[in-house]
Amino acid sequence: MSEAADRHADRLAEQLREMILIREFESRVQSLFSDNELPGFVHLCLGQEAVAVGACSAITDDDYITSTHRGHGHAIAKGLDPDRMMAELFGKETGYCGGKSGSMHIADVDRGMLGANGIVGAGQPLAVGAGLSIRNADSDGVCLSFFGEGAMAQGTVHEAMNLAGVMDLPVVFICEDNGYGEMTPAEEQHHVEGFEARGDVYDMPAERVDGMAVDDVYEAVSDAVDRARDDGGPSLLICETYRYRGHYEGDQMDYRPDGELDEWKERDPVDTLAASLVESDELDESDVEAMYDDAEERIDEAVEFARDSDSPDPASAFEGVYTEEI
Ligand SMILES: Cc1ncc(C[n+]2csc(CCOP(=O)(O)OP(=O)(O)O)c2C)c(N)n1
Repeated sequence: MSEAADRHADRLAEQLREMILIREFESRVQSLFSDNELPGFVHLCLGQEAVAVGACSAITDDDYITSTHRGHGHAIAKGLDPDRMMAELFGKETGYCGGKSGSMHIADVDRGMLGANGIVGAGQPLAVGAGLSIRNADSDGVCLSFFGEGAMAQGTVHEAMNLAGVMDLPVVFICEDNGYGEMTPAEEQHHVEGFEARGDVYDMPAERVDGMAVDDVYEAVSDAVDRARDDGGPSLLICETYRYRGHYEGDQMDYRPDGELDEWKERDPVDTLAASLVESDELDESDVEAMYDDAEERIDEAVEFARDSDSPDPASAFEGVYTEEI
């Protein structure tokens, strides 16, 4: 096998490992939540793992991302520590935000994870700010900005895409088109089909990508990132994907046509990649099983860490509300 083919196979195996870790994290969060161990709300990204992993493996630790209310996969793919993420979900002081944010606002600025966000469409103006800071620092960094197709109708997203275009900022807008905004199908929320035309409006390259195929996402994001690093400005990618669970845990999911979920599961991003790596002899079945075992063990550790951690001191509720320096 050529060196390039070797590197490609190694990358796919690593991406499989990361997707399996996200899947195990999310599956465990699902069961912990149903056992009433987690306060607040959780929105799971089961089914959407290939977008997070394909995109984040196309950037470096020094680059930025902004995320959404469905952000656990983005955070893990950006390299955040499952211990501190799980502790945040448990509301413990060892969590990324001291146990005060819960699932929807996990952030680790040092790692370039500028935050999950409970406000739909709030990440995109932040991404423009990150793009501007990259420009001002004269660096060749880039910011990936994830959002759902529901956010496409938010004014903030239009403004952010317009400004990123006007200023030629290094931002890659990544729309996770999972077909639903809460319980409403996308076609009932948006007058135009697909969102590629938005690229013309803001004069930026736009492309629809198979969001169930990690390699396709990786290639498309890599091209957009190269362009952004090369002063080529922002891009828009629409990744077609599907969420296996409801909008939030507890959603009855009775608005989806019979059979739709099963159809998407036939294209499951984790299973299809695992099967193709086994078929091409890059991996054995036992390698894939080991990845699942490792991920399960890693998540066991994260849950133990979270359970063993202390709750925050109530007095800390006022910390981080106002800045101390102006
Ligand atoms: C500004 C704002 N409006 C409404 C909501 C309520 N809300 C939370 S998630 C959601 C749907 C988001 O759909 P989409 O952007 O497609 O993301 P998905 O949930 O499919 O990942 C809505 C309307 C909100 N959080 N923020």
